Amino acid sequence: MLEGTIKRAGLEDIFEKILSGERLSREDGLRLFESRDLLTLGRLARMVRERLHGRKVYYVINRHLNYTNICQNRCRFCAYWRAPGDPEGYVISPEEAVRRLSEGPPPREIHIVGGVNPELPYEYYLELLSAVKEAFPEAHIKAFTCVEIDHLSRISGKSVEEVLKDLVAAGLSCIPGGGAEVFSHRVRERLFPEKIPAERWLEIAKIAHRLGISSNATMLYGHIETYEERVDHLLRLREVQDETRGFLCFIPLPFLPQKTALSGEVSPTTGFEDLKMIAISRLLLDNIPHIKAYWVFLGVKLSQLALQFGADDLHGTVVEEKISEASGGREAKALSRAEIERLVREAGFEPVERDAFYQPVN
Ligand code: V47
Ligand code: SF4
Repeated sequence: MLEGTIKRAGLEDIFEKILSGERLSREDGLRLFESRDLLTLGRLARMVRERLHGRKVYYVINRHLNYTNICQNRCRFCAYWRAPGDPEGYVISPEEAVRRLSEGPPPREIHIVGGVNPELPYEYYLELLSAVKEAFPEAHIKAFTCVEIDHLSRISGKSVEEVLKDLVAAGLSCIPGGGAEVFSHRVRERLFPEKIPAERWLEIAKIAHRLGISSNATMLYGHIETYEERVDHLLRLREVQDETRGFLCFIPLPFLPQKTALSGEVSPTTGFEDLKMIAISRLLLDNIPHIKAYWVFLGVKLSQLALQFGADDLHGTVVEEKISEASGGREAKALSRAEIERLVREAGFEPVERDAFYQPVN
């Protein structure tokens, strides 16, 4: 049955490679993106995810904190940033951060990211981490993307290694995957020329991994990037991962155009494209253990379906997330443990509550 559909999709050679555990090439990646046989892509990706994780789907009791929306990078795809001096700009003090994070069930993972704010001193970041760690000693803090870490290195005059060591001493456990966007130089020049180059993002991830700090990786898709550029992004991550083994999870982020400078030019992604992206991520990234369906951006219903297309991580309960809110996202801002478990069980999988390092808890 499977062989028949694979043959009709013209993907027999790729199927053979996947069966024998052989790595897919750049050309294979492109052919997968050009295929419209979504169910076949899903079946292939599900085969791989089952080999890696059986029927398990991971989630974490977590909270998000976006500590400032003031940002000097002015990315065209982002509706969240405000210029320094803008009355809508904000900075959350360490005390206020602790107060906000204390509402609701105690989080096991705390996700902290913000804009590149030229007004904040280096000490602010360390104080923020220390205050949060002191208030939640049991939680893992996943904070500051490679973009923010580059900024911290600049404002402190310290090397990336020294900055990372300071952050770990203040309470950092691991690094979130944001800021990678698309590694294509063409796209970066057009949409976010102020952001650090792809090479710097990858270099900082490698430095973190060498120090034993795990990180995630993202890709922002569904704007002006081509399929070639998507494949290239995935293969560059795969190459770094061969070297360091430090990436825990890959998160494809669908571009949410509403309220951004691109809203008139770019339509939102479709469910078809979102599921294809999840499946191909699973197939090309043979060395990154987890693929996340980030329900805050994808929507809860599509994220549930993504579990049948190669995703094994539903992220978490999430309370407070400002990026999707600023981009007109209409999703609920929180799911309960019971709701997540129902979504997972109904799709035929087994929910596993995890910590930031994918260790089962409870
Ligand atoms: O880097 C900004 C993206 C990212 C928009 O590591 C947008 O577990 C879509 O990285 N439409 C931040 N995306 C979010 C992020 C993340 C989320 C969840 C889990 C993890 C993890 C990481 O959001 C930014 C940027 O790529 N973004 N604006 C937009 N309009
Ligand atoms: Fe700033 Fe990040 Fe938004 Fe770019 S995506 S403008 S770096 S907050």
